[in-house]
Amino acid sequence: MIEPGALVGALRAAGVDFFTGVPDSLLKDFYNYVLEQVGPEHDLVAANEGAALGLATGHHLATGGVALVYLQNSGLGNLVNPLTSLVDPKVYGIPVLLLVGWRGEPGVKDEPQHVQQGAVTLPLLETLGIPFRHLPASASGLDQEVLSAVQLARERSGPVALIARHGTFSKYSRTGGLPDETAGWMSRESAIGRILEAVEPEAALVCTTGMASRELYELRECRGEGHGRDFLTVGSMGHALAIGMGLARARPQRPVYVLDGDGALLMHLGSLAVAGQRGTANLKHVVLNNGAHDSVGGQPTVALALDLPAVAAACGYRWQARVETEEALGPVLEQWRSSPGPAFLEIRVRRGARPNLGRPTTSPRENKAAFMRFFEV
Ligand SMILES: Cc1ncc(C[n+]2csc(CCOP(=O)(O)OP(=O)(O)O)c2C)c(N)n1
Repeated sequence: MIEPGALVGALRAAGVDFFTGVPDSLLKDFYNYVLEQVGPEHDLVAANEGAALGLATGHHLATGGVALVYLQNSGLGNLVNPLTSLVDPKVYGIPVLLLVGWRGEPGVKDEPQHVQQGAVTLPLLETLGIPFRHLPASASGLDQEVLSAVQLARERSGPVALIARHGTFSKYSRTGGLPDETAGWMSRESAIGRILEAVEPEAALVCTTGMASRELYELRECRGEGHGRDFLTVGSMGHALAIGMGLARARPQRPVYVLDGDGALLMHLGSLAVAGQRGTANLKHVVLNNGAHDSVGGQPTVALALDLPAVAAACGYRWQARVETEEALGPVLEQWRSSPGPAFLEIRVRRGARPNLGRPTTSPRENKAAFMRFFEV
């Protein structure tokens, strides 16, 4: 295993001193180290992976330096456009180092949403013409590997990828130096439970990527309701709202509730504008805002500093509110349900989840079939 600090040291020794990207569970310990030990002048969590490449490009244009872009391989899709049309040697030729967490590596058991992306990760890099190296299993040879990757990026004026397998990094726990301003709020799971109690029996739910969908799945089990009412956006982070909008427009009589995360909302914030302008009266949107990418390690987003209801109002949503306490939630959920949409609710929730939280035991294809049966009647 590699200590996160050893990789940061190797990167810095190779001249890399700007880190940006979107967090990933496999890179959690690396990123927790960066967060605490590198500091905000040299590190920025981007809205999405493509934006991270934009930041890395700006950094190079301003300083001549090579930045690190860290991502889960799921984020390669968000990267493809700026990889081919911005940083590629045939366009602007920007040297940049990618650190890619390889979920769904063939032969390693993983969730369904990672299987295909895992299988195509290396072929995709090959197709894109991006040289890649696997990070070594231990720190021996690491400095040389990183240095030669940075040199190659400079020589070819383009991206070079370092691939991190499951279990590459040793544990790094944050020392607790960062205050958790969310500690006093309700849990995400209780908020989802309250939403389930409030919505109509015929309502369809579209839930965002990460632990929210796992919590919703378990709540349905506890309530003995089956899973047909819920579409779990297990991959495709940031697109729950677009999926919900597609449903709501196709069936205007049917209430559709989108359960979003703040990281996911920010990833494709443009959908908020389209929902505000073109969303139908049956579209209800809630953001469970914990100011973090909680599902992959709790790395901060900028969302707690935003007035999200004001953003939704500016986009054209017809109703909007924010709730911070469980006591205030009941009447607000009632208004949200009964107000014509598009209607936007922000619920401030604390970080963290139950340690014994399970995962869906039915497959995405089974869930899709059950959902379509439920939605057609
Ligand atoms: C395109 C893409 N990038 C990164 C990930 C990894 N990922 C899964 S869940 C998650 C965090 C989601 O954060 P948020 O929407 O705020 O919800 P929370 O986990 O805080 O409930 C991330 C980054 C992903 N699945 N897809």
